[in-house]
Amino acid sequence: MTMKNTVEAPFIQEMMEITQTMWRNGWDERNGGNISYRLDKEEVAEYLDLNDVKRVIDLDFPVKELAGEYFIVTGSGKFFKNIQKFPEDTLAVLKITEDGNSAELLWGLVNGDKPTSELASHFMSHIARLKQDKNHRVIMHCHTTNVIAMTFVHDLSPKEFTKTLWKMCTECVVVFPKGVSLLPWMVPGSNEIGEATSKEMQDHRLVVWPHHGIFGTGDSLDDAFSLIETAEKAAEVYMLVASHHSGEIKQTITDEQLKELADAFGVVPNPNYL
Ligand code: 2HA
Ligand code: ZN
Repeated sequence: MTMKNTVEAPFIQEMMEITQTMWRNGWDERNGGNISYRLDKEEVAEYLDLNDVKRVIDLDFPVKELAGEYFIVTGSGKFFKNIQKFPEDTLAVLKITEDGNSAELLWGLVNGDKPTSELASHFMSHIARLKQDKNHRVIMHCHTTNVIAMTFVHDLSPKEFTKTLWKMCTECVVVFPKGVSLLPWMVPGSNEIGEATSKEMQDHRLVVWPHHGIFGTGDSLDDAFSLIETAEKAAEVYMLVASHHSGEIKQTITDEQLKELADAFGVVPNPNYL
């Protein structure tokens, strides 16, 4: 069997397209943002020789739960703006080794760079989400402008933050009925922030890092993207409202109306929040 042209693999093409869209949305300035996307062995095998390991990358946090899993991830220090042009330099296809201590590089990062600096947050969050949903595939991090802005002027309790987002656009409670969680401000790129993020991922598909950005999850790139897009839209409306000269909200979606929405669309809002 002849191997298909690797860069034409749907999972690589999807990564090229979504990172370009995210950059155009202003969510990924410079090297901001990172994505990891869990792949099926069979789809990887159509495009790559699974035994042709280019490099072994040691992980300083073991991920035994992900042994044998395949991922495509963005590279550390890479600009989302450039991924579409230089996929082999900016992306990586990885296989987690059986002991969970390292990742085998099967494709990409041809200039010797490392996978995303937030790999700990990504892999620990995959473990948490897979316990909730066996179809889970994507962890996406980016620097959504209005969500970041909101973390300067809004109460940071997950309940209050979620309720404001739910009330800014009618369909938010339907799109993320579990609401969002927030961490305290922490240094990014560390195992500590990875652990804290993955803990919140047990109950949420959106986690905000104050003054930094957001993590979203899903069973596809589109799913994670659209979740972030919806939260960011609500935050944008909030920031428009908050900066309005009269400074005061004259009416809003009420708690009662949120319940009506949830009933009408058959979702259960997080009982800790509503
Ligand atoms: O530089 O977004 O959180 C990539 C990041 C780190
Ligand atoms: Zn970031």
